[in-house]
Amino acid sequence: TKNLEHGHDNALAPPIGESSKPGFDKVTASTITEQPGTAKTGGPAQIGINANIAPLDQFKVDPSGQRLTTNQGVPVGDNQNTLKAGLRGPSLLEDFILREKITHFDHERIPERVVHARGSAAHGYFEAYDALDKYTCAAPFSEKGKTTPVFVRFSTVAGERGSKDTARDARGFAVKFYTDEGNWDLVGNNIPVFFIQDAMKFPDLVHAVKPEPHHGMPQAASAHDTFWDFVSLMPESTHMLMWVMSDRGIPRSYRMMQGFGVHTFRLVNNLGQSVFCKFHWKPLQGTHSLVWDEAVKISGADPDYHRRDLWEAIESGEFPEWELGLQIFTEDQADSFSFDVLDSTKLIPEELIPLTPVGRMVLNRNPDNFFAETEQVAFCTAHVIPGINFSNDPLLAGRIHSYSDTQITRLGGPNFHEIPINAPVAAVQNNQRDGLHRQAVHRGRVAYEPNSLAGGCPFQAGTEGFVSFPDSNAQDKVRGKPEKFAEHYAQATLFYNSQTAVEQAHIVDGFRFELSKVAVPAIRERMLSSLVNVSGDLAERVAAGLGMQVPEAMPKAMDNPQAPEITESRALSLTALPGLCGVRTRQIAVLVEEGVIHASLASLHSALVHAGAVVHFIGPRVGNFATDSGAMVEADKSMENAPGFLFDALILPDGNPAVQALVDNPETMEFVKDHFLHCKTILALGDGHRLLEMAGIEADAEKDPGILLAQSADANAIAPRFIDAVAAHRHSSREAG
Ligand code: HDD
Repeated sequence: TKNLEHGHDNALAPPIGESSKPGFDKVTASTITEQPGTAKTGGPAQIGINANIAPLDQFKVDPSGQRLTTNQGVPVGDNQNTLKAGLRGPSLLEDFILREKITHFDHERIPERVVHARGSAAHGYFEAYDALDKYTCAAPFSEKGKTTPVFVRFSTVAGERGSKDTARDARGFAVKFYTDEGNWDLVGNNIPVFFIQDAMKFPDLVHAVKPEPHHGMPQAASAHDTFWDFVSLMPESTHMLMWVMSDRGIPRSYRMMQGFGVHTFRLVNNLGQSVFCKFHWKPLQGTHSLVWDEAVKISGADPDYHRRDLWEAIESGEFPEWELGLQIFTEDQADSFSFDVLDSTKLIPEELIPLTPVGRMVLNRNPDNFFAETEQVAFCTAHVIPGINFSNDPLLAGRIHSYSDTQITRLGGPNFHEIPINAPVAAVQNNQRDGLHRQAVHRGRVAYEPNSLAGGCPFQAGTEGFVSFPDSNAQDKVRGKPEKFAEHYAQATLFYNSQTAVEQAHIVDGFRFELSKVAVPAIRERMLSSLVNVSGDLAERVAAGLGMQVPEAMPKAMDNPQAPEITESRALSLTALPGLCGVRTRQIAVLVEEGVIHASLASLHSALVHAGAVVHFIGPRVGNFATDSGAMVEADKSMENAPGFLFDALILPDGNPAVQALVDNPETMEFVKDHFLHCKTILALGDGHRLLEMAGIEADAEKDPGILLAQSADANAIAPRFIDAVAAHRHSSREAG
């Protein structure tokens, strides 16, 4: 079973009664309420069992102890040799075993997603803090402590399926809730706004950012002419550009990103009353990012960096967790804002509408098969359930069409909802029939409604069915935009002004790098003229980085917009969410060589592992190294196969012969310098100080709390300080000078 495979007794089930929310009562059972004996579930949900496991289990294939067969179940005796007319004779057309094998192989690939092709996913559950029936009748929020299984896929947007994880890009954050009222997909991003206001522009945006069509370059990068040509002509994209050029565009981990539903949605309660709502996921691990030099280097050494991080965290039992918060607001409030809540290029500052925490999501199980689950999962914004409704956001409208449409090509027909990962836990009953790859075997002769021959079944659910909120909005048909959509800069300015100095510097660097890759000067200049409208400071610094003069501001679409409610919002800085997990899952590199002092490494190792960090001994090669005590230390990675920038922090060991050997190794200095350059914590023990000196790194605890020195004898005493320093993620004071 999966349990045994991964060595975790609790890998399958949500931990019963555990909650990060103080004062939250213990949950004693899954409250998933699907009917006993449905085709999909085979039975009622069991206590503590993720209700999506049993249905998927039906389809799992385990070859252990089994003989090899064809797809028809015919035993295969020889899987090595083609059937031939004589040993040196021609192969025979009759060889159905060869032909079946090759034919299947020839068709193994399906089209990749037109956007978000590169991604990784995991199973888990959502747990409601409280009943939310005042606002919504949506199943996951119906009871305090209710758990609903989820499958979550994270992705980059522009790159192809095999592209690097650490590209500068928005990240997809798509959550499929398998509720007892059907599937609900919240298909969001790690950024709360979008590039465009209207779905009509989506194909243009994607064509502009994807590799240029004549030569297919660049891969997984927006730093090229067509992207900047398009966005510089679309000032509505400026706010989103600020986010993507910021550190949000290069997250440290999928586990350390916020998620946003982006659009305004509607919640509807049992009385048919509705409020507006925006969805926010906040990671318990905190929001953390890479720095650009690090992201570029990682993309070479480990293109699977985020996939590996998510997989390893879950395998090790460090289940990533997010809190779901809602911004709930009324139409009257919406009307009073200086921006339009139907405009996806705008967010609602948390100062205006604070978040109401409503539950938590825990990802506690890796998929069994990447293709069957992660590749074949089909998210769709049209997948809503009673209690969740759409707003009139014109971007959302296009999405409601696009997702199910794209799956028909990608997954080969209209029955993709029957693929196990997509099938709801709730029973499916309707008169839709046939089509490519139909799995269900419908009984009886009735596939129409009304009918008398099947007793009128399946019958309409009436008031229990999904009701579209009767949004009264009769107006003349028109192709156009509401007035406030024409204001394009106020929130881009708000974002810039809400960042720390280091974050602002990174935004400048992001624009400078991207625009430096744009070959046509007029595009650079047009973009700069747009940035003038965001911030004079930003425009000047980017212009200086490109060796250009600041041009005239781009004329604005709206001359006298309503004044913004606020000019700074703390929540927009990544530093607003430092996280509650300390050094848990942080990757610590400890350099080793022959003759390292064993005792200090052993005590640091034990303190770090106790705190939940992952410690790697790294040598010039992998394998055993003898320590001063005669005990062996095993390097599980080498500086060649795991360069320094892959780690969160570094320990330089004590022991003269070891340090000398490390000095003599040509890769050591780069390993150390990258840690310093990327503002990470470095601890040097005893003789290890020499390595710091050789790298030109000064230890000054006042100026830089991320460089620690200690003698071997003090390893125990320094451990808590080191742990605190690593938990700080980065020591940006180093960068600031
Ligand atoms: Fe989209 C995939 C998120 C606008 C059309 N989108 C896709 C995925 C995510 C998002 C996370 C990957 C789902 C997965 O993991 O399988 N998309 C967004 C967000 C948007 C957005 C947050 C703006 C708020 N998307 C958007 C528009 C359209 C699409 C305006 C079209 C009108 N998106 C698609 C798509 C994709 C997709 C073509 C490609 C593969 C897929 O759907 O399943 O239909």
